[in-house]
Amino acid sequence: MSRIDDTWADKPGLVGWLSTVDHKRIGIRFVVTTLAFFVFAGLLAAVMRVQLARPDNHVVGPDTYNQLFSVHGSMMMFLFAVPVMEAIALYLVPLMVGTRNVAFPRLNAYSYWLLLFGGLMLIFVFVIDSAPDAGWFNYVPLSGPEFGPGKRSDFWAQLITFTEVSGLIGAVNIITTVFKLRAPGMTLARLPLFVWAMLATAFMILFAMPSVMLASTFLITDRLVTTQFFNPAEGGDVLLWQHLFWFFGHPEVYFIFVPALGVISQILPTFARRRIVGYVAMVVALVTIAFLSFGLWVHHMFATGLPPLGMSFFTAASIMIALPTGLQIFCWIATLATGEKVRFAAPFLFIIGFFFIFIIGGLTGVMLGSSTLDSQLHDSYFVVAHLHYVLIGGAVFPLFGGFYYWFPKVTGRRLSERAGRWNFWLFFIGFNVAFFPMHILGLEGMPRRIYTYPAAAGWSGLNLLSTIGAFTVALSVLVFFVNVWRSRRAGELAPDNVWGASGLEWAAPSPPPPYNFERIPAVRSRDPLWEPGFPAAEVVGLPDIVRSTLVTRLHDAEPDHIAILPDASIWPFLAALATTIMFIWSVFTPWGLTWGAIPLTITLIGWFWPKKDETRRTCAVEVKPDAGDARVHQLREALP
Ligand code: HAS
Ligand code: CU
Repeated sequence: MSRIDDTWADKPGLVGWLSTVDHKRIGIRFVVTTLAFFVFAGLLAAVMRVQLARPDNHVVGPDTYNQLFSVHGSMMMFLFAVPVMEAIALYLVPLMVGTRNVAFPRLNAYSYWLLLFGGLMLIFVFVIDSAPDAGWFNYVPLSGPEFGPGKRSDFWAQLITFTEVSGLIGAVNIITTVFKLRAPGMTLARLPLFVWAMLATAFMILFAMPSVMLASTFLITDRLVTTQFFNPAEGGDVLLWQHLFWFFGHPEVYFIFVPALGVISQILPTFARRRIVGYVAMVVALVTIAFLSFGLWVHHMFATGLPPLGMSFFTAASIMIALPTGLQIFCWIATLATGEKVRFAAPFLFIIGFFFIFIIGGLTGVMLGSSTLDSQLHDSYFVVAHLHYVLIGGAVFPLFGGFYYWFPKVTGRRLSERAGRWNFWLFFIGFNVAFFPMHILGLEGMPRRIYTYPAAAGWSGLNLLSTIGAFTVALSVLVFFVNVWRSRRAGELAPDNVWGASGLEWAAPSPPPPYNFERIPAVRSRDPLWEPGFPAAEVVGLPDIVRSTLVTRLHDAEPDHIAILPDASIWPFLAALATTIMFIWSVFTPWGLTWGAIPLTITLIGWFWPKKDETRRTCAVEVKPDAGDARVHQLREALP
């Protein structure tokens, strides 16, 4: 084993598994865990569809049904959709920008464990029949002390704390990695579009998530220590909840969607075999969507009796956001139209699926953005149709496309194309059969969140159709997992750059070694692997007895200094355990916070305890001026 392999290797066995800080091992775990939550939440949806398949059905009762849709929605949004996007970014971004790990590797591990424990808590409370039952947005007063007895809403509030702490850490990690750890020459104007999308998303997360954490903390204190934030009788305000929630909730739907835009912008040029059309316009559109997404939240509150003039501004903003979204779509169409003839391999099929489904969902969004029309459609199945068209079309289809696209990088083997086509067509057809009828049901007046309906309502046929579609989607997801399971071992071996793509992640071996790049390549353009004679230069002289990587300057990515990244450690895992104890304890008594802080403090002391050997210190960055510029500038030709 060479020295660099030795330095970056994890310990064997369980301890090594629990203590790894490799962004790729953690990224894979993140993806697998969030997909497990996706499957669990999907099974709950299947039960709901069985219940709704016939009128006056009694497969489950109203109380169970409330828990089903609340856990389904909360899990899909907080434990699957947002973290899965961060997860693929935590895997891919360091490879795409040409560095060896994320900026804060131990925090990355901590954030993974927190998400896992938060998710397990939700599953546990569901199994013991104490799950949240006031919907994924958990409106007060339904979730408040008066109408929400038991601990159900407290578990919801604490789930938010778990997932938001985890999400915020992911965002900080992505921003710092992108700003400081890029390969030399990768100026901001040469960032891959997926990285731009993740940067925009990370900033949205940073500004939006504190709002819902505040809301859920107010809620838990209202319930636990009788504060009165949401109680109008004592000067509180119920609408405050909706404002705080949707100030987060609307950007949230875009931090599921914007990463997906990034995924498409990586896959599509690869298949069209040309540079993306309108790179600058794409970046401007991504940043515009991120900004505008903070000015739309009231379109979720059009039925609350706010002043009409105020609402009209939110109608205007909602319609305005169609423009940057449309801009992206037109740039992709232009890329396809001027590129080479496209091969319809599995990743590309899912992108085509995105186009069809998302545009329908986007247009119903514009319809709902009209406050007058929305006063009729609010809380009906029309909204359910809209949200699934945009979420599944706009995020899950690109995500599956991304799985087919990057799987060979992660495993060194390709997913089966034949199974991929089955996966796609079952999903595409099943999805439309399941969700298109919901538009009509909504227009016919079927409200959302009802556990059953009378035969006389005339909604039976379309509901049965929808259930059939839902099971087709489930079958398609099963095909996907079988494909992954089989291809992981027996799939066709893939070369490093299996699709002939242009991004740096394809310059690393498949699967990449723990340090990603033995020599970090220098970048000269937006599509480095399509440059003739790539790489023109490589970084040499990074010390290999410590986990080192190159730090570059924010704007122009000129080499700045060498950072020493921390080694593997069990402490992030232990700290996450202690945090979990503290969070769950404080559901039952406010003293849980006080006493729970003690074990947490102990684990944090362990985490930051300095090692004897100073060169292996676990600080994030260490400046070594003499090892900086001179050595990293050596060109490849000058090497022995
Ligand atoms: Fe939405 C509710 C409006 C995009 C997700 N949305 C939801 C909910 C979710 C969600 C989860 O204004 C339900 C939350 C809940 O549980 O209650 N949404 C919009 C608008 C857009 C939009 C205007 N939504 C998304 C995306 C999501 C998402 C993306 C996740 C990935 N949404 C609403 C409104 C509600 C809502 C109301 C509340 C309803 C209620 O009563 O509760 C836009 O970003 C869509 C832009 C995209 C397009 C398609 C491509 C653009 C082209 C350019 C040309 C088109 C133009 C428009 C110029 C428009 C091709 C012409 C207009 C025509 C009508 C022809
Ligand atoms: Cu919205």
